[in-house]
Amino acid sequence: MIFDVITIFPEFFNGPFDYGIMRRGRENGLIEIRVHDLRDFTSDRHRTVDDRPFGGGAGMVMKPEPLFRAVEAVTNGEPDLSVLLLSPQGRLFDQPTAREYAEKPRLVLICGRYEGVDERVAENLITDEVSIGDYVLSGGEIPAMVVVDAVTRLIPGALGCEQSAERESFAGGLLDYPHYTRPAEYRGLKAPDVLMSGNHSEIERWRRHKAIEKTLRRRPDLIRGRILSDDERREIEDVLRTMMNDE
Ligand code: 4GX
Repeated sequence: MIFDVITIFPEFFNGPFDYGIMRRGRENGLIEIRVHDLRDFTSDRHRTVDDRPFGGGAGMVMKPEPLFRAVEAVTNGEPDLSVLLLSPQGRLFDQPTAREYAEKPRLVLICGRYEGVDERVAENLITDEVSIGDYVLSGGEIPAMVVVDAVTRLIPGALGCEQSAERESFAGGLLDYPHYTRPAEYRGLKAPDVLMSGNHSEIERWRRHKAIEKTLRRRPDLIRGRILSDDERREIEDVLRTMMNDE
């Protein structure tokens, strides 16, 4: 997978991709991250990428010409590419979206700054406008890193020993179950006995119960938004019953 990142701060990307899964992915050729300086695609002496908004108002807007030229240059006119704009106005980036992007051979990510980009860019150059969450950042660089990270770990072979990218938080639409490691007792705080029992089907059941419980408490929206099988409905009712009895 090739990631092309277009930014006015290319140095921002020195470092974040040099660790862990992304480092290994780059070393073994699974991913390639190309960072492009938007100012290299300007044609004036001052390398201008922004201008004042038509109609007036505060802030600056990213000019269309450098963005069009940058995308055309880095993609060489290759058709059917996904060109992402990171923006708070975008569709919320989630695990299903990450999975969808992991299937693609190439992703172009445009990092906006200022008040955003000229709408003609959004309408005619971008294929997907993507938000990483409902808060306002100072630029699209960190969101681009978030997308590259989440997508990379879903590329087959990216997780060393094929530990499942899909057995974790959100994979089954639930939050993760709690984890424990040694010592079995620390400052009087005990790890649950069931995890020491060696009974794997019991452990499986306990983990699933805890995952459902945590999701009901913290993110009921994840459960409400799902179509449930009869088995899942029974399981959730079961968890709710024990929660009521314990409190
Ligand atoms: N998830 N920002 C982008 C400038 C901007 C505005 C509109 C394009 C269109 C953000 C987020 C985010 C702040 C990055 C505004 N660029 N991006 N920037 N949340 O807050 O993705």
